Parts: sequence; C-alpha cells; structure tokens
Amino acid sequence: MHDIVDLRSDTLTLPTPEMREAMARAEVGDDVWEEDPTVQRLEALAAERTEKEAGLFVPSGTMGNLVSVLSQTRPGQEIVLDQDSHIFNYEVASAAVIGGVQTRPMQTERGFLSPEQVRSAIRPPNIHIPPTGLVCLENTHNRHGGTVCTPEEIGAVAEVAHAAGIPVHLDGARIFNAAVAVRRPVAEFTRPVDSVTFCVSKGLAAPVGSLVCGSRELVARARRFRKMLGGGMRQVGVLAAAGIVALEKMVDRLAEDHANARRLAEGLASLPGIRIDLANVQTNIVIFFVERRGGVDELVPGCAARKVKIHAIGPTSIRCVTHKDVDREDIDRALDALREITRSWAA
Ligand code: TLP
Repeated sequence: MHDIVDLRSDTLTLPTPEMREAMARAEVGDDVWEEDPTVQRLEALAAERTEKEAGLFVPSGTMGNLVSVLSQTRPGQEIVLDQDSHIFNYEVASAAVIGGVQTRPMQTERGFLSPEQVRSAIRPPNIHIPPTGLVCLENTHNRHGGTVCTPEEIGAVAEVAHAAGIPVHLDGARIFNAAVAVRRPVAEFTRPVDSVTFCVSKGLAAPVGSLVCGSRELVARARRFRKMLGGGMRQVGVLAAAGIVALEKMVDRLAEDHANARRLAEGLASLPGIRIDLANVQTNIVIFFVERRGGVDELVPGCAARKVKIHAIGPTSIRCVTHKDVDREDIDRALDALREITRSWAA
C-alpha cells in the first residue's frame, strides 16, 4: 500500500533498489565513441529479445519513434498510421516538423490498421501525390486502452506493406505488456517489422530510456539521427544498467499490473454514471467514460482529494494505468474513492 495511489501513467514508476545498485556499479565509457560497455550490453540484449541485428539506446520513446521515421523516410513522403496513435497525437508533430513527412491518419476500430486499409492507403506513382514511405503500428495501443494486436495481425499488415516495398515501424512502447498478456515471446511481434521502439521506462520501471531495434544498417542511420537531435549521450551506462535490470527482471511481473487493471475495470463497471468496455481492458491501461455532465471535473479532483491520482484524456474520458508502484490494496482504495464520489450519481 502506498500513501498516494498514482494511476496517471506507468511512466511514473520509480527505479527498484536493484536498479539503483546496478546504476551505481555500472561500468561506463563515452557512448558517442561507442565505448560504453553497459550500453552495448543493453543494446545487444534488446536486439536479442526482438530478434533484430542491432539495438540503439535513446532517451525516450518519442525520440525512438522519430529516429525510426527519419531513418526510413525522405522529406515529402507520407507515413500511414492510426488516427489515435501516439506518433500522430502526442509527439509534437515531430515527424512533420523534423522529418518533413506528411502523416496519413486512418480511422480504425481498435487502433490497428487492417491489411485492407494499408493496401488502400498506399499511394500510386503520380506526379501530384506524396509517395508512401512508412507504415507505423502501435502495440499495445495507448489511446484504445492498452489493447493488444497479435503477431499474425502485424504480419498481415507487414506483408501488404512489404509487397509494395514499404517498411513498417512498430511503436512498441509497451510491447512487453502485449507479449505477457497473450503469453507469446516478444520476438513474434517484432519479427515482421523493420523497426521497433520499446520503452524500459514505463511498466518495466527503469528511470529513463527506450530502445530502437532493427537491421544493422537501419540502426547505424538511427544513430546518426540520434546525434543530430542531441541524443548522443556520454557515460550513459549509468542509465542503461537500469534498463538491463528492467529487461531481465521486470517483464514477467507485468502480469500483476494486468490483473490489477482488470480488478479496477470490473469495479468501475459497477459504478453509476460510468461506462467501460471490459473487452478492451487487456493489459495495464483502463479507459472509462463518464456519462454524467461535468462528471470528469468532479472525479479527477475528488479522487486527488482522496490521494488517488487519475488523468482525464478527453472531456468525458479518464485513463488509469497500473504499474509496479500500485498494488491490489491501492486499487481497492481507488475504487473506494470512485465509489464515494459517484454514490450520488445513481439516477
Ligand atoms: N506515453 C505517455 C504520454 O506521452 C501520453 C503516457 O503516459 O502513456 N509511444 C507510446 C504508445 C506511448 O504511450 C508513449 C508515452 C510514447 C510512445 C513516448 O514515450 P516517451 O514518453 O518516453 O517519449
């Protein structure tokens, strides 16, 4: 049990004592010179887990996605993605501003592009039209509530893109949550794509960092772009050390976060004025809708006053994310707070 129950994001996880120890003891060097042995270990481990030739440690998921876009497109091209994707909504238009690419947001049902959608989005050669440069997928899907798409679904999309000579990037910020949820190795999700970004700083609880994995050639290009963006870090093995602990020790326990999310979602489903699609609660994210007018403005501060932090993601929607610093008792406390506030909402 924690004093404050913070459900705003799994980015809020604090490093474990084992991580701090590994950070203190990390052997380091200048990583811009490619001389940091701890970074090299983390990158090799990431490449191994995703079954790619190489990995690159970057400061954030946002930079990981951006260097992946930059490495696989040219200015003037178009990238195809879901309209609720993180790249389209929450990355400050970096692909457009820095990459000079146009985004082509597609409306999807669960956040995942279908092979048919990708086929229809690929542009024919024509002097008027921006050529399609990249297809971007997201798994788990943040704005759709942590939903999982299967390796087969990814494979089917990649097949269509690859047949047209177009590479595929996977924003796998929470790909380990997807893998744990459906009990399949992470490599099954990453094998069909050309590049993947995943974060060690979310549910895996490292303080900072993400990895980009792909072919040796792609990662070499991404390394140049990382440098261009000011993301060439020096003795950054102190951070990579925590990332190694994250990958080695923190993956299996994600199942606990998923169980807590389910407990929270089932509790929410019984509250008046709240609508939730339980089928969408597949990992550690719980999105619910508040049907009472102004209800979100009652719930967020009302919970905060009861030491429970939740986050509005729209005028009628709230997101809660479970993680290692929220336990089962905390979930029950959050439900008590929500129950108290919504008690008077029953019609
Ligand atoms: N997501 C954050 C916020 O930016 C919304 C969160 O609290 O969930 N891809 C996906 C799918 C993400 O959810 C995030 C972070 C990122 C990329 C970016 O990672 P960072 O925050 O490391 O730049």
